[in-house]
Amino acid sequence: MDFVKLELDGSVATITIDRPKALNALNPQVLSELAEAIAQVAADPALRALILTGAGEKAFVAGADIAAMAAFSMEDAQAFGALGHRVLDSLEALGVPVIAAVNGFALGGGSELALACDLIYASEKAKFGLPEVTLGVIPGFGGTQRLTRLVGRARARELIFTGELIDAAKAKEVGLALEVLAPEQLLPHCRKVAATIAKRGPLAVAKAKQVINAGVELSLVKGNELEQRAFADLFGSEDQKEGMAAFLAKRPAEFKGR
Ligand code: DAK
Repeated sequence: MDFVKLELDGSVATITIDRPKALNALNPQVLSELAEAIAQVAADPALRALILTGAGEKAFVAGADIAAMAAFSMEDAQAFGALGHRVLDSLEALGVPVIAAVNGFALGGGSELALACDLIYASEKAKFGLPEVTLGVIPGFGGTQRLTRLVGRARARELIFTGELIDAAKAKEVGLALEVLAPEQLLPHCRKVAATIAKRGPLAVAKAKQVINAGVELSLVKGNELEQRAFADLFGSEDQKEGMAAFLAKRPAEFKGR
């Protein structure tokens, strides 16, 4: 892969979008390589968390590639949108939590990529925004939907209608970023969170992710039904027996993901 790097450290994988000359902008090749990297990590049964970040000092991802999109026909735009949605959906559907380490500009498709992750941590240097209207288009990789669900309609409208960028502190204030870290602390912090998650029951974490994501689309009653089913299902797992036996024996649990 030319523009996407995949590293595995124990049970935690890191995917780096590595096209710093274009501030890691997403063109069809980058998106296809990202799809390939996600498929590789999805096939690894030992994986417990995935970190997603951008190469270089300046950007997480500065958006969809404007040079590539400039001459798009409507059909091209449709195909590009479908590819982007497929890749972002696959992050959301991944059976382990995905952590966005937003190290710089996360604009347009870059913010949308972060929004498809489960947890967003930002460097003090990060800037978020959905500036598509400045280019005469709208967010095309789920931004109108995921941002609205995360920060509410009013803030989503403000960001999307104005196209203005916000800094990391504001991103935390509006509930987009969970924490703001010194640049050199960003990846260590994300690795620490990933390592904590990696110690927990993997089937339980996967179910929690699934139920949270599915439940957001349902009524409270239906969401609670989903939770009840998932909770009961976990009692058919070895991990539940191990987790509770370990607690009672006052020893750390050794989960197998079974
Ligand atoms: N695409 C392509 N190249 C980009 C880029 C981008 N999004 N962002 C930066 N670059 C390139 C620059 O052109 C420049 O290339 P060279 O001139 O060196 O060849 C290089 O990266 C360095 O950028 P700058 O020289 O501009 O660096 P500065 O520090 O001066 O400025 C900046 C940094 C992030 C403020 C600036 O680069 C910038 O404003 N970039 C564009 C940000 C942006 O508007 N992003 C949103 C893109 S729109 C859809 C699907 C998806 C989308 C929409 C519709 N459909 C399916 C319909 C999504 C749209 C977007 O994401």
